[in-house]
Amino acid sequence: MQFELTETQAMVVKSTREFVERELKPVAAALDRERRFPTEQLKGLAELGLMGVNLPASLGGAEAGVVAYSLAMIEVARGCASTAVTMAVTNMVGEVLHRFGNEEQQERYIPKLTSGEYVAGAFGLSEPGAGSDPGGIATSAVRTDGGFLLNGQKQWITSGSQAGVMIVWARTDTPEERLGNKGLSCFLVERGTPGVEVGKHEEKLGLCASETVPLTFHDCFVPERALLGDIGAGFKVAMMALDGGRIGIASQAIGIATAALEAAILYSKERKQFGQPISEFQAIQWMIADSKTELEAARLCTFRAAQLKEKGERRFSREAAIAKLFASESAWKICDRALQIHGGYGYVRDFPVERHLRDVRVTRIYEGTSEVQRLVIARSRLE
Ligand code: COS
Repeated sequence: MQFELTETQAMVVKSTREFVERELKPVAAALDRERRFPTEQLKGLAELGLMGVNLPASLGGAEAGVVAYSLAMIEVARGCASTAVTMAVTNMVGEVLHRFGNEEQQERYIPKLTSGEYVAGAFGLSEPGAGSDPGGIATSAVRTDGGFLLNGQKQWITSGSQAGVMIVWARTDTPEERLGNKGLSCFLVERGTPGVEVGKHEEKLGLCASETVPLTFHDCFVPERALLGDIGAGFKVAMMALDGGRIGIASQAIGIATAALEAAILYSKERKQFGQPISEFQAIQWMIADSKTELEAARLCTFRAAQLKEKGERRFSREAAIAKLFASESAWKICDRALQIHGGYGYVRDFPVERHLRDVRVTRIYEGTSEVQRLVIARSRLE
């Protein structure tokens, strides 16, 4: 056990924080209001190595590890949660490619993701009828001359029309012989591939500067080399990717909550009522104390899961689920308390906490709802 940051981790925090203070925080509110995709800001992140924090330097990554990734994600989310989710998915796509892709696939795509040549990567798992139960996806991939034809619909795809490459899960079993979650495979679909139709951009409660779209595949042809991993192995690829992804979302939640708590502390010292700053009242102090305690506990759970992933000695599904559950549920409460401390001013756009509250809400939903995390944790104790 070790609680000090390594030199590399400290450097990642420092450089990310400087970038966030300079480039991200000042524009985050406007990006949100204008629902503007943060293209320039994402390029800046790529220049810092943040689009492949845990990927080898030979592929353009920062090779800084999973704890450093979590720390960087916290910093970015502290500045702009929309930029953070785009970064999270891109890192996840790069890591899936690195773990399951062959040499040609890795070299073809990963340097483009890490360098920023591709502004983002996308993860095409969820469908209108398959969210918590990805084993039930309906998109099909049927072998044809020289490749596969994809047909079906995807839902809630982050950066779905921006991404240079997207991992798409599809059924490779047949309607006559359904194999459940053993009938799924993964395919790499490049931006601009004919047969991919981008639907209406979702008008979300939060993360308004990130892109979320549905996609429809109409006889979309992908060549043989687009198959990622083995036929039928797609479900486990998704589960392993999501184990890592959940550490990213836990970190994102911590970053948003950190920003909300900082704003609440600042406001409580400035706002005077009954002749004194409201920070002098015990009611406010207790809210701050509870928030700080939960934030600290969330960081420890998340760094523990990140460290386990970094060591690579065993599965860390339970620890990642604990981190995501605790961090996202706590972050929601922390943002709510921060808004409460602001009173009426917390409910309007002149102050940042209403954005933090809107942004943080989805961390209890995506990459596995809190209910799914509880299921993963309970199963791991009961089996
Ligand atoms: N790592 C490696 N393998 C895993 C795994 C993991 N994290 N989780 C499950 N598996 C394996 C199991 O070991 C099992 O393998 P065998 O068939 O060889 O025994 C197989 O996958 C099926 O596992 P299981 O029976 O547990 O699958 P379920 O269909 O019951 O699903 C949950 C389990 C609910 C945990 C899973 O579907 C899940 O995480 N759902 C949420 C999906 C999600 O996060 N969606 C959001 C998408 S991104 S916005």
